[in-house]
Amino acid sequence: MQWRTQVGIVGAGPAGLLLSHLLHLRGVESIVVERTSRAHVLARIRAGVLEAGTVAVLREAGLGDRMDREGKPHEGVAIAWAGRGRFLIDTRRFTGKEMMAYGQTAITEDLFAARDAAGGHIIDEAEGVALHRVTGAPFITFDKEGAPHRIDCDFIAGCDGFHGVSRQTIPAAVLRTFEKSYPFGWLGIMSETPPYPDICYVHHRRGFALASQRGPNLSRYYVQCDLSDTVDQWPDDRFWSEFKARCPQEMAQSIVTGPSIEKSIAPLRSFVAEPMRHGNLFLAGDAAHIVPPTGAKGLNLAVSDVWYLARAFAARYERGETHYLDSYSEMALRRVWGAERLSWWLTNLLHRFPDESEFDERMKEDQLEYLRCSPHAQASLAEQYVGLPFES
Ligand code: RFL
Ligand code: PHB
Repeated sequence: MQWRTQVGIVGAGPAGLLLSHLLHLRGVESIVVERTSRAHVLARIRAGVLEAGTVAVLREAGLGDRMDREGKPHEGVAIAWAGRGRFLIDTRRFTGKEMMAYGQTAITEDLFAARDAAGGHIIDEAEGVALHRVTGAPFITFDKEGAPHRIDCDFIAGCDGFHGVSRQTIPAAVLRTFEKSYPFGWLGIMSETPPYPDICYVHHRRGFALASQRGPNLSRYYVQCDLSDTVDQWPDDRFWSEFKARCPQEMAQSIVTGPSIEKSIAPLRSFVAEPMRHGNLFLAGDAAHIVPPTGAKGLNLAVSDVWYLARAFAARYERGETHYLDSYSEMALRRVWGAERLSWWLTNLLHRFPDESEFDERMKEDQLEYLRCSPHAQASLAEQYVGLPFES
């Protein structure tokens, strides 16, 4: 089967689905091609914290109703360490902006519903997706149920995540990549228990821990684990006792434990590919960059990328202007590097590294103490955590 559209979108994660929806609102046609099944995409549990700018984009795009009903607005996040009481980075006080705890899984459901309601074209279970002629008149090919398919388009948006094909289509001589892996992972669990009231990042000599939330009776918790660990090595009892051992005492006492309903391990990585454009191929979201989750930036960057991209395609189709398409990579990368730095810094500050000395640990504790006492340091972190504004 063969189709023609304006923008061919590879990947139905949050980046691809939101781009398709934003383009639809601006009268630009797109088709989304996804490698896995819709059910698989909807079963993934990932991000939970939305920047103020992400919340605004979702509301403006008509995707705010359920988020405003079920999400939990946040004035800030808490940090605790070495058994000390926690302190709050008060983003509302320092920036006047509010964040939202609302899961990526729910956002993805909302996006699929919005695309379905508007008659959006999303093809899932597409095998062997390949991009062709990206510096000329591009097209995408794939097999579905054994039959070959082809989509001709003006532009391709590569929204297919870190392991996708889009970035690999760019010749090695053009693409520059920057990468850092960390010597640990995050073990995450979901439990149907009332969450700890704050999103709380914990530094401890035993390793990092994080308390987060998805709803009034749905909690998300993480502990730093070894890269070689498997979920089988972490039965619920071990998880809870390790989690509590890393928390300040009063926090540990108020954590409500219960059976996990999901458990997974994710490696931590920093990665950037430059440029984010090659001819008529534009990369967005995890296809172009990865941050370790410590700064809660990955999904938020995917949203800012596709917001820039939707504006650029709309200017091109509405007025024939290519200024935003031409500046897309440079503009998006400015936000990307800012988020990379914050995520790298928080990852270094809050985790325990295998080769760390007592001096390194004292440096961390002193930085945390400075952060606790200095409104200037808190203002700087609050400004970055709540998210830098989008460029006009
Ligand atoms: P995704 O979500 O990976 O979606 C890409 C889609 O492309 C499909 N695909 C292909 N399709 C067609 N052809 C191919 N060859 C394909 N190859 C792949 C995939 O099946 C998939 O459906 O990328 P996208 O859309 O760029 O979205 C990025 C976010 O998912 C990611 O950055 C966040 O989840 C990161 N993240 C967090 N971000 C935040 O902003 N706040 C957080 O609190 C936060 N917490 C997290 C996180 C990520 C985590 N993990 C598991 C990595 C917590 C964790 C634990
Ligand atoms: C989450 O709720 O899953 C979450 C929260 C904060 C982070 C990362 C993940 O930094």
